[in-house]
Amino acid sequence: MLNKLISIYFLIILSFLQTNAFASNSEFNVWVKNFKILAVNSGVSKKVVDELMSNAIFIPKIIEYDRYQPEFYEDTLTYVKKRANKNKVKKGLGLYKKEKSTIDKIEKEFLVEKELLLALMGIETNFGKYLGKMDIVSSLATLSFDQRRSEFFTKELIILLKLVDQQIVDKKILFGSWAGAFGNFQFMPRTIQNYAIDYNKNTTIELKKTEDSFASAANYLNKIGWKKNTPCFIKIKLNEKIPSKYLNSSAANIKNKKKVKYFKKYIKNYNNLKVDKNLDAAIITPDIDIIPNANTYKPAYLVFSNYEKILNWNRSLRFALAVCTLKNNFKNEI
Ligand SMILES: [Ca+2]
Repeated sequence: MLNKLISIYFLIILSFLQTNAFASNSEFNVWVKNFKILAVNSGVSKKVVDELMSNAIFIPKIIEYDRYQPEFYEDTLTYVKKRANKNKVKKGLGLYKKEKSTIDKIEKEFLVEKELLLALMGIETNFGKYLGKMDIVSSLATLSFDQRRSEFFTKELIILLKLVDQQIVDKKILFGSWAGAFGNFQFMPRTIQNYAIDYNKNTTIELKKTEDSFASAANYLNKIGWKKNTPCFIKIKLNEKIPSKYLNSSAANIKNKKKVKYFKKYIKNYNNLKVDKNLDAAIITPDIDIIPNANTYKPAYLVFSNYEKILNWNRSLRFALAVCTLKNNFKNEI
């Protein structure tokens, strides 16, 4: 009897799941139909719209990834240590040795340190090892169909179709992350449109190859205002009498920037800081908002304009710290 009840129970659950999946699939198909009209009206050729969208599928897993909130966050020091470790440096040096002439040329041309380019590639994809295997047309379609950030992803998908239509990117290689990022440096379609370049001039932009991907990343950093040979961040020891308004813990907007010398009375190791004291800086304390019972005053960092450029790339205080730390680790080796 109990077994029978259990199997009936599972049958009910199963039919509910199937109905649900069916409902969202048919809704998705309606969405695709409407999206195709929108894409054609936005200037993408009907041929490309039909070709790419006829293979687009709804991927429920992507919605799960999008909603996933880890219950436990690593503290900043652990996060940075893991991503800027010796293995990363070793692997990056291997790539640099192989591609030295191309990377050196790009560094000179775009005025962006090779160490920074290597650090970004190392952290984004472990030097091309984790490029993602999702069909990004389906990734972007799923996230556009979903309500949470529909407008943003719809725009990204239309840009991607335009890039294919204009034969700037090759539709055969559009595999990337679940969120639609692509290539060695995980560019979203809008970033490709605005900053990617066909550096080796073979008519397509190949963001999984060294020449085009390094030049595109360097061009992006140069255009958003990265300043070569100026600092990104420096670790500090805070005096506890610092007013809390100076402690930034959100990457959305870095506030209360002052010259380094203004913060003198709040920094215990001020006299040992090897940095121009007239530079504009802000203070960040990245653990406060994400680690339960974190110390209010440490770890703390002075961050400069270059640091904010990395936030443009990816709006995370810890991501930018990891990138600049790995960059410094390369600096000691190259
Ligand atoms: Ca190319």
